[in-house]
Amino acid sequence: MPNTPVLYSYFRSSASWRVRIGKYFFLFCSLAYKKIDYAYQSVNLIRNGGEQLKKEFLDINPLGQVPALIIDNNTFTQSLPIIEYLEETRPEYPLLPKDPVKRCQVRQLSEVINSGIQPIQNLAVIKKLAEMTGNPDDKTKWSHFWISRGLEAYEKLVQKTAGKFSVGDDVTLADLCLIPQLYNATRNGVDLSQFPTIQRIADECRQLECFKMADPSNQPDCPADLK
Ligand SMILES: N[C@@H](CCC(=O)N[C@@H](CS)C(=O)NCC(=O)O)C(=O)O
Repeated sequence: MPNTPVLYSYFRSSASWRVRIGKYFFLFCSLAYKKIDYAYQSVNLIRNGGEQLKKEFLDINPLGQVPALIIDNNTFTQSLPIIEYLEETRPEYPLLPKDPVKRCQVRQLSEVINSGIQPIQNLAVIKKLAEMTGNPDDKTKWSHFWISRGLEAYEKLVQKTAGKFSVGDDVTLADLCLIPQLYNATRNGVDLSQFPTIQRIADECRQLECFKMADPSNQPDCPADLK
């Protein structure tokens, strides 16, 4: 019997959320015959200065970020490589298209978020920014700017690739990156009505069970008032 994978996560961490959708997507599609289940290990990014910065977690990820996934006797960090590992070892319901052009489009859109938005508005970055400027209000202004700029690019690119989802009619890695980023966009006051294609894709995704299950409100560490 293989060990149960352990996902180190925080309920509203967008990068952990991508992996949760990945996991649920496989589980959802595989139904009874492919049982990927995991233990959820909460890493509270806020409490006591952040559990991600405690030695116990830094031994798992020296960069002090979630997610980390212990699976098949390995410890992996970085959400996109984790999802690619799941894809390669559990390939039945792919999140990357076979066609090289579509595959590149999926990776391109994923990177708009993974490199072009998420790291710039990550917790450690905005904390440092506010520390340097001495103004806590800068955190929201900064995040609002970078998220808006990135989503503008995503909207333009996705208009050329979208079917029902970001690339064609199947859920891909790009959708896994998009949905968590939209949550952060809303938290930072970005008006999503300026992105009609993104909104239409998000509506499609949110109807799927895997996206519902991965939502922050459905995580064990989500505070009762945010459920
Ligand atoms: N590139 C990493 C990003 C991970 C990341 O930034 N995680 C955030 C939560 S979404 C985090 O743990 N932040 C903690 C901090 O900034 O102190 C990935 O995709 O896994």
